[in-house]
Amino acid sequence: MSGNSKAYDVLVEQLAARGIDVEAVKEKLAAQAIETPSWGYGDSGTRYKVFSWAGAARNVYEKLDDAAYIQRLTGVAPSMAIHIPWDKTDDWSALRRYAEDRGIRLGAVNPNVFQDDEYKFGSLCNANPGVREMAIAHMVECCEIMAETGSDSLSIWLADGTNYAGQDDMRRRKHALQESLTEVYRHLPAGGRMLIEYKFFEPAFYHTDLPDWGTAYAMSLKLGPQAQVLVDTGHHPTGTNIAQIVCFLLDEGRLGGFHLNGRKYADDDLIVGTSAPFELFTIYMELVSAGERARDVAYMIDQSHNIEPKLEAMLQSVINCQVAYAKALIVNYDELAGAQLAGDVLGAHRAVMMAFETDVRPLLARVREEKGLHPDPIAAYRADDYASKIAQVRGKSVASGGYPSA
Ligand code: PSV
Ligand code: MN
Repeated sequence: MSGNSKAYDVLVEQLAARGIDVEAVKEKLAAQAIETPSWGYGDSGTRYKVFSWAGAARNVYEKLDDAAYIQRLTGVAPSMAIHIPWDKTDDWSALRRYAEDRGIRLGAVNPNVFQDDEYKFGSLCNANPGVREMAIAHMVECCEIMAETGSDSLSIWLADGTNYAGQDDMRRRKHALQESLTEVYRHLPAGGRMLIEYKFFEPAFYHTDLPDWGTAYAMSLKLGPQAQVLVDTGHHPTGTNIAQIVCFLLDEGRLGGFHLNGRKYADDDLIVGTSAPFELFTIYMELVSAGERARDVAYMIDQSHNIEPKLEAMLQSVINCQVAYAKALIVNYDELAGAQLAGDVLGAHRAVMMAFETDVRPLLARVREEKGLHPDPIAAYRADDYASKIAQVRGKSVASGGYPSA
């Protein structure tokens, strides 16, 4: 197993000539960490159809097996996010040990306040105080799970909103949201943080109670320093400059983390970096240029694969994040700043494009080899029998449809 060392040598020479410290870049790449989601390993689909995949994980233990496999192949996926109650177990310390025995850990805890009948008109913003209390109690339980699993993040997304003008009082809902989040915030374990995720549509379409980064940011300021904003790359209207949002939140110390996925039209949950690799690169540029301010940002994938093989899709997602990060690391930020200050519009743009257009694969292959990994995780996966083995052992779940046909 050896990467293409000629290509690597040529690249190192080019980068050195551009004033890039290649060893420092390699160190950063080796330390990259991307969390994978438990829900990316089980069967999932669209509202039209769930195509069951032979080998899809059937429970949280199998999801951990798969997440550990992705970590074994990539070396940069050391944790798995969990969604409660989907991943609920009666013995959290056993689950934690199971993960640790496989070289990974349990990551962000995601409460689910959208699938019970009671949440038809919302959770934390519901007009009914009993439902609000139910949602708060669930989130408090998730704070306890954080303490038991050693997780430091409570990752909150609400499906709250309305479908029609006048359906509910948006001001009352805003107050309920703040009061409910304040209550949950009080229960965060020591050192824990609350990540507030926004989304401008779906399942509600007239308004959502946390539609955008500004609303999530305002809430985080009201709550306190342990509350931060989570940017899901699929949750913006077309054309939004996500890099600018990232820049602002980082500068204000309120960027908690990401849900990474690819978006072309809506919340598509496709493989990150497929439809908009340049956007992903510009996001990483903001993170790299922010330096220490980006130290605690959590990088989590939030995808559910419908027609593509799940493990290969997850691998590709991790690799795409590595590529984007590597390209952002080889921008010559001094040259860029010089061009910006000189008002050299296209010189500045070319400094950015120079990095984006560089093929960083030989660099990543070398970083992997130096970690004792295969230089090409996809090739390693395709040559391996892990997927066929789990297909045999786990089989296919009973296919489920989308919404019932007429
Ligand atoms: C909502 O669309 C979301 O992005 C939230 O993060 C949920 O927890 C996740 O998707 C569920 O797949
Ligand atoms: Mn998300």
